[in-house]
Amino acid sequence: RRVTSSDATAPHPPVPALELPPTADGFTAQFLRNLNFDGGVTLADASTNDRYLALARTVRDYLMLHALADQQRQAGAQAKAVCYLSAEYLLGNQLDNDLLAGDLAGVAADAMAACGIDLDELRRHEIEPGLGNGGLGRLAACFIDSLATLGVPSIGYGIRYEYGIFRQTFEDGQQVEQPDAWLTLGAPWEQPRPEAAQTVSFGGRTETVDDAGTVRSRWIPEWNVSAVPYDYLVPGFRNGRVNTLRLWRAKATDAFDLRIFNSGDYEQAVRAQTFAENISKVLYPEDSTPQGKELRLQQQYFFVAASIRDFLGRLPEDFDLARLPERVIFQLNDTHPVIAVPELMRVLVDEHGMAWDEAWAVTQQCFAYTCHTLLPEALEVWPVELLGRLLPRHLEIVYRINEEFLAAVRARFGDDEMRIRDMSIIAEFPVRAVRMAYLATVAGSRVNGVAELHSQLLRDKVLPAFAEFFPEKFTNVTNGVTPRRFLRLANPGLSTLITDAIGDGWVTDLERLHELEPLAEDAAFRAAFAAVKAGNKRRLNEVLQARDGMRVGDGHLVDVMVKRLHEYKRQLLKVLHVVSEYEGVVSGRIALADLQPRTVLFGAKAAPGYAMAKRIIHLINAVGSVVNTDPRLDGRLQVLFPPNYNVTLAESVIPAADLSEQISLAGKEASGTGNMKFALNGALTIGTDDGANVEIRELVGDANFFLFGMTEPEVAEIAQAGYHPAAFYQEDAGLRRAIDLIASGAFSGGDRSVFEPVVSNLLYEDRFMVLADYSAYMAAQQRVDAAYADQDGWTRAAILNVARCGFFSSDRSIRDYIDRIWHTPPTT
Ligand code: 4GP
Repeated sequence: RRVTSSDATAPHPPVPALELPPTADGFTAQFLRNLNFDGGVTLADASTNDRYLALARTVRDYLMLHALADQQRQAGAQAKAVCYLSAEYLLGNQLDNDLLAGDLAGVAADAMAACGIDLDELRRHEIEPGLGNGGLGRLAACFIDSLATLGVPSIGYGIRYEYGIFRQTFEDGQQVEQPDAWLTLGAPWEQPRPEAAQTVSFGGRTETVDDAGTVRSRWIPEWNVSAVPYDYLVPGFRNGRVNTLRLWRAKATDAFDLRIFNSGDYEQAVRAQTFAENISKVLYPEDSTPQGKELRLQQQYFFVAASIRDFLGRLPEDFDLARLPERVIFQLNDTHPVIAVPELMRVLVDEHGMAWDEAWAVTQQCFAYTCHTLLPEALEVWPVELLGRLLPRHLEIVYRINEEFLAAVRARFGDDEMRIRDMSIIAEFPVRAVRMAYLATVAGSRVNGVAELHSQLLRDKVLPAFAEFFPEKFTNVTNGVTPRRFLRLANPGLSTLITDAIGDGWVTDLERLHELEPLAEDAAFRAAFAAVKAGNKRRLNEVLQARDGMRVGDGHLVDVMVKRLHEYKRQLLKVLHVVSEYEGVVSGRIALADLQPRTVLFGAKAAPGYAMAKRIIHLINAVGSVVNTDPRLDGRLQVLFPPNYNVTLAESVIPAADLSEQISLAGKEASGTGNMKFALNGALTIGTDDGANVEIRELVGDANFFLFGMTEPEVAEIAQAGYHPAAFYQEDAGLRRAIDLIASGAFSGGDRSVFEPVVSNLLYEDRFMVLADYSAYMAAQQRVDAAYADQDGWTRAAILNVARCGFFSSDRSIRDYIDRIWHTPPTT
């Protein structure tokens, strides 16, 4: 292919065309160029890292040609763009994804072979950018993939953390966090754009000025940092489209440094630099429990202020900002970027002189807000004291937004002070603070939850007064996952089987998986499907063996629970199941021969400050070390907990799973996306009626899903009546035996104190009602065992899961966002 970069209006002759033939020879030549000129080594002397960097550069070069051509096509198109604002992107490895999207896998493999290089070794060398904690960050990564594949003009904006989510190791079964220095060996996928840096200000005060008769407020900030963009190419799947993910890095501004340098205080100058650069130093390792730290607010403002400026800078100089909603929608990925709302107001009013009311009308059309939680403690609030100190002008703006909003509430409902207090963007207790979810709801054109049940609970329980006031704002977009990474790349065996059966259209039109349904009745297809699963288990074993010296047992049911460690997700319920089975065998109540051989595989990181989550990790490891080595179990029950679960490991684990554990307390998991990945890869779900499990079960059918546990209204009912976990302990002998075994010190070398906090929490608090759902869960696991005994029936159900889960493509989610929220037609 040829791409010419010429500028019709330029006086100089067209610039010569660039050429990168998509052939093995072309690829090899570019690879060697990168190795020699960029890396400064010859092939003979190149280290694995040199080769990896040159390969990544080469792939990027090819994609860059698409990107340049794409930019030329889009130039002047004036299409409305989606700016996805997200503090997290959990991208996973780039190499295979980009080879696939660019249709370069074949030439790259040939080129590497021609150079005598083992491509798999380079694959293994890649370090994934872990710039996110869990679901919300991974969703953002799926969404930018789908936006590019659907050809939606869009930019993802975020933070280029120098340290991503920590690397987890275990010492004596306990989590130890190591820094994730993912950038140290080079970052070949990114391109710094220092000339596009933005200045972001903080602190200081405001003053009022008389501007030709109008009194205006003006911000006099105290300090600045420079936001330097690093661009990642986001290729669509074989459609020539390449979008941008722009991640910001904080740098000290020269002016700031110079002033202090000139004053002769070198040490202070360096400290100032460190202070500024700290902003993008580290991802906050938290999930569902925000920390309320000043640095976190700095991060949030830093990236949204830079992003808004960056986007506005792309508009023509004479653009009428009153028409901004025709050109952009800023999608707020949870509350982290919500400070963008007062920032846009400030820019429009203070910097562009727009009247307040007009600016507010524009702002309201330019934002939409996605909520990802149901836990009240996860809704961010920023103390007024902190916000006022860091962003004094923004606080004034928030106050005015709130004042006008509450006036509108009063106009509708009268002086109902309870209601006013309930709906105020400013909370008064325990300290005066800005409720960011309320601000987002008032400011956004739409508010969406991430699964049907979640969106309903958001309306009914989290934001009911707002749903009554702005019913038109509330909508649902059920999450999805990218079929490129999580099926096509992660599960090559199944992908080939599907493609052989129905063609390859499913990769971009996942509903076509429906065409597999009749094949569930085809014995040869079932056999092939089962063979793929067995192959995936072998592949997983190779990975686990090399990584952690672990392996899944032969002929075992592979039972997987991978997700962040949080009490609401109920890893403890899974542990109680394992302990009960173990206790059953050692006490002789269960004959060993009757035990379905199983490997229970956990993967989970706990937020470093979340003590109970860390104890649960310790308990899982402790149970594993006893169960795995007790000869009475004869290896029929195994617990594996490979450390440092991440996207890369997920890609090996998910395709090998038989059973997917989605066992959160009903009404607590917003959606889940792991649940979708497992079902699409032919695992059967054991799950509660929570989050997107509800929709999965509706689609795959009750017969192909192991439902158990209380429903959300039942949970609400017992919570209302007063929940007494100890009563369940008293009534259920099996439960009692399991808890007593843990309490006895059987998994802690006889030391009863180690897991005492876990046990007493279960018995006396059990906020997420593990004990109330225990017996239903055990019964459901028995149904699992019975179903697994009929291998052919299991495979049939697994095929139906795959065939019926096409709905869970993130392409469909993005289409829903377009229809319900963004109204941005794809450009072709
Ligand atoms: C997660 C939710 O816990 C999960 O249910 C959902 O699938 C995911 O967002 C994507 O919508 N939330 C977070 C978070 O990751 O940090 O709050």
